[in-house]
Amino acid sequence: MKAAQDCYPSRVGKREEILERLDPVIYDYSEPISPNALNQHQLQQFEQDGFITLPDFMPEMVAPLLDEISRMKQSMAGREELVTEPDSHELRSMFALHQHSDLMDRFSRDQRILEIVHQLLGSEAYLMQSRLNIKPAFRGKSFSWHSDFETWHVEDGMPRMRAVTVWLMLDENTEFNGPLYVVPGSHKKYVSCQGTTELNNHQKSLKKQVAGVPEPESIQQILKDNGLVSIKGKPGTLVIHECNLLHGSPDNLSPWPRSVLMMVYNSVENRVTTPYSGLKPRPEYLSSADQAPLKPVNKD
Ligand SMILES: O=C(O)CCC(=O)C(=O)O
Repeated sequence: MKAAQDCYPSRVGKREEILERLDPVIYDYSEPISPNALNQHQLQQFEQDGFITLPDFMPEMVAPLLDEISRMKQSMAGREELVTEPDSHELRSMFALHQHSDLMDRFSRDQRILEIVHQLLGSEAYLMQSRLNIKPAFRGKSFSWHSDFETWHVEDGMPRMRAVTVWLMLDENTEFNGPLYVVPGSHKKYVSCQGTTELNNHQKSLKKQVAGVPEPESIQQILKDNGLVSIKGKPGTLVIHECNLLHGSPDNLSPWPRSVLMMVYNSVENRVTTPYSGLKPRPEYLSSADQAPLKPVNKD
């Protein structure tokens, strides 16, 4: 099947270009009656910066999730959803956690999170991906600069920018242990990268991304206008970042691990179709075949 018209071409062999975003950032500005919904000030901040940090959002979830992760490292050992660091056998990432754990499934559907997701996307959402990034002490390697949307568009077939990543800090994220760097406002530009996509690119890119990484000149250009922020916080801090935000993170040289639990929500009005690369879709653990709207679960 041929992909729909490509509004955000990338890796089509041409020189790199910085294009304008064509889609809204927030699809619904109304404030639902809920203590968790973002207020107008927070919505404006998200619109402007492309991310928002909510300290102390779910501190009570941290210990149970860490216990569950220890258990899952055993129960999922040897599976392809587990990715090691590029130069060691240390675990770098684990995917599809919600398919292997009731607690992770419930976390992904927590009403407190889904209310915000629905608000931002202006629709119901499905869980496209769940992921733990571990950044082990001393050995956790960097993540290259990228926009998630660029990859999801080219390699998974996400048509438009209508998705968010919601992530929970499970360790303190400090200046020393490889925090996420983001470029505020960068979600309003789209870097159409040069080059092409290799078959089974994910097998390399999950360890070290190369295709879809903007050239230093483009990063500098976007950075010049917007500056750079590192996202720090205590365990239990929730961060929401827009799918096209330019981000990356450095090696963890410190003795402290930095694990973050990430859930990717895509609007049910923006379901992935055929990869725009023209290659076969990536495995289901990277872009879920289950695209049914998520049913919220209450905290208690
Ligand atoms: O965990 C990190 O430091 C980077 C994560 C990231 O960029 C991603 O998962 O897309």
